[in-house]
Amino acid sequence: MSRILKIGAAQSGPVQKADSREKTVARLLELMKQAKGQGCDLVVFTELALTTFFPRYYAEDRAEMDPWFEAAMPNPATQPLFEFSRDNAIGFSLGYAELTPEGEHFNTQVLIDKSGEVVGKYRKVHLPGHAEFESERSFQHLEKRYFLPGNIGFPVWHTMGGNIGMCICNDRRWPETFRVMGLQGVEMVVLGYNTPSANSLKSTESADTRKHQSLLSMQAGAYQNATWVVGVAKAGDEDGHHMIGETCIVDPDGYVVAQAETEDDELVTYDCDLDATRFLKESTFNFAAHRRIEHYGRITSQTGAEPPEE
Ligand code: CDT
Repeated sequence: MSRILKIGAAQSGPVQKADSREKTVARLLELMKQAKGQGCDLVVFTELALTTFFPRYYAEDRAEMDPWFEAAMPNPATQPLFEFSRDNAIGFSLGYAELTPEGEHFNTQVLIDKSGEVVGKYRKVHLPGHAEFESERSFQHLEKRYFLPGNIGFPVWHTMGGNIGMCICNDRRWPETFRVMGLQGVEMVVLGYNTPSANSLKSTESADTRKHQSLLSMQAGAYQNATWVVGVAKAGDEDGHHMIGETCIVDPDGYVVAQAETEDDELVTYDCDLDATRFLKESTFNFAAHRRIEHYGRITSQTGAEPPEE
């Protein structure tokens, strides 16, 4: 048996501060057209795909950052993506900064089915960085200042013939992210990321180490939950700040089966067989048979590490 979902992992090259939504959406639309031409069922765009990675900029008044946010999705600027989806029967997933009618700010990703309808929304749970300006850093990462932690959990939707979940960037480093979706039978996790190639506090951490950590996290999440993982970068140099690429598609054995070669707009495709998740789900990672939840209490009752007394 096979259930093929052809994926287009649509890496973005850099988006500069001055780039308009319209210009950026035109680039995404071009990738979507390429994906349709290659027979893709679902195109995955990156985190905060519509703008530069603005959490690197500090504003005393948070409201000054509101122009980076979308008050509605779709909206006039993103409508062409939704129309192309509906007219060409191709799904997509898009990351953007969400401003709710109640005035709340989230780092959000939506999942759109082949009829151009939003079927799922996810709000980033693990917000990295800090809330105040920190002068000891070589650059700022102010996600904790501009976003609230997601309030939706990690849902999985049955859509486009499979069980699909989402997470965003830093979430991929946390095994809990994948496990919560694994427990819902997830067959594909799609995610976007903006990952600086340098650590703002530790100048000795190389870009290669950070690429390795990114891939390792996604490969582990895939294998340990017997799921496909699609990780999509916004890469390259934004305003002097470099971000890693390495957009990839990871199979349920944890192998990277397709990967970007550039740091520009680039489409990476693969025929993902959702039935390839079955063997591990029914054997090594048959959760019902093997998990021992009586020993996992600390996972949900404790946040920080509590080492034993010396
Ligand atoms: N966007 C985002 O979440 N970036 C973070 C940077 C932190 S570096 C450990 C990431 O996890 O890639």
